Amino acid sequence: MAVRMFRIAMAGIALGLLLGACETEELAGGPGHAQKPPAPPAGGSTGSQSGFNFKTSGDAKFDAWRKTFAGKADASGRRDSSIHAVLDGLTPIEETVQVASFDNQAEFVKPIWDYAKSAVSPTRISNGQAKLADNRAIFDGIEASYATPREIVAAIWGMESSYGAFIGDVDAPRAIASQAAVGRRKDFNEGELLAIMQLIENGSATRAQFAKASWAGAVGQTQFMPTTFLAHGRDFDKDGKKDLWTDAGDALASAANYLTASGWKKDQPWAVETKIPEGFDYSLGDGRKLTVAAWKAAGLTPATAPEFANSDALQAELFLPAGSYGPAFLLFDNFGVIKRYNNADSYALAVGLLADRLAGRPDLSRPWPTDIVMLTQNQAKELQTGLNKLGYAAGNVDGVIGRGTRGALQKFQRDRGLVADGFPTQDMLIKVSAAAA
Ligand SMILES: [Ca+2]
Repeated sequence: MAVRMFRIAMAGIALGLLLGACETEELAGGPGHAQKPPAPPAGGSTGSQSGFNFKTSGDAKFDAWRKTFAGKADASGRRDSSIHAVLDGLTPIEETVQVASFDNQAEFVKPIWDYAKSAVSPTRISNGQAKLADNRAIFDGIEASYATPREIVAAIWGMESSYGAFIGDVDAPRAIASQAAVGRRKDFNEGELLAIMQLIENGSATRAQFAKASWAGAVGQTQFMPTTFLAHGRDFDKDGKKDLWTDAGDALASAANYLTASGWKKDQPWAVETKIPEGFDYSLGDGRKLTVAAWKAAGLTPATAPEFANSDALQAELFLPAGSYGPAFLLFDNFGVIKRYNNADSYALAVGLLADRLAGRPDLSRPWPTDIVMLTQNQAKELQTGLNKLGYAAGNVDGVIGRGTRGALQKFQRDRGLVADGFPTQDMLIKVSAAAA
């Protein structure tokens, strides 16, 4: 599960190649990753003289970090008992294992449709429909309390844990401490450990429950990071516990609460598939937001839905995940709310498409262009180098095709009378390379 979740997040990294927003992509799945790390604890104690002693882990660097961090936790007001509960007996996960869990080594850019297609597999749709039926009372209660519709909450449940089937078996304190000790997102990860201590202190959860987590330390059926759990966790059945692991109601209400707090707009879509007319100026799909009325005036019509939205005044962005070769979407603000859960366009698209199918909406009107051969990382660098040489300002030559590269490619295409969709095909690489030679 954990690995699967990271792969989804990795899709975001890879997709940055296609879809941009790479600057803000996060390495881990689960909610809260888009949040800023918490402020350092007051008091400024380094903790290096803290009186906390732990049995050695066998790793001097880890032991030194743990002693220092225990002092910080103490200075921030955490109890000795919870500091020991979280940090006693920990041994670090080997760095090579951590790196293998986090880093994307893929040679080819994985296309977004690989994620979109697996998200809406027949099994995942039918399982989701069964879960919605089996948990009708819970979903009724959630919709009565929160703005987020049941199908979106159910889709997140399906994406994060296959509807509760896979919640991870990594010890969250160990996973998070291992990263902090080697300096990987240290402030963020230390904040997550402090949150685990607070959750134990306030009775929301036990230390033992945190032994079941993802490689990032995300827990439960909706894969909450501890700080998100602390801020947005809910006790749906009012039994005094926030059991995100075994109580679907608590987990789903927490997810609905988090999405609502992140700004979910009731009765607005996340996106609507759009038809693109002949001769359309694809360069409008450059991230700009226009009103639905303006998009209609530019020739867009809904592909399968009766309307784009209940108001022509809503702002939307044209999203071309497959350029001119596949389905296109008008994205509404709720798309960005899904990204608060996991800051990757691929993830938000997958959740939205699954939710649509769970709601009984039709499949996409256009197939994904699965026959397109994606650029390798090196080819993506060649493309960027060529665009820069031609004066199109693709930005850093990093093999990551974000908004800058796509925008540069759109300008190149427009100047040559090509369809300006910014989509980096092999053919476009040939054209750019030839022009730059
Ligand atoms: Ca509960």
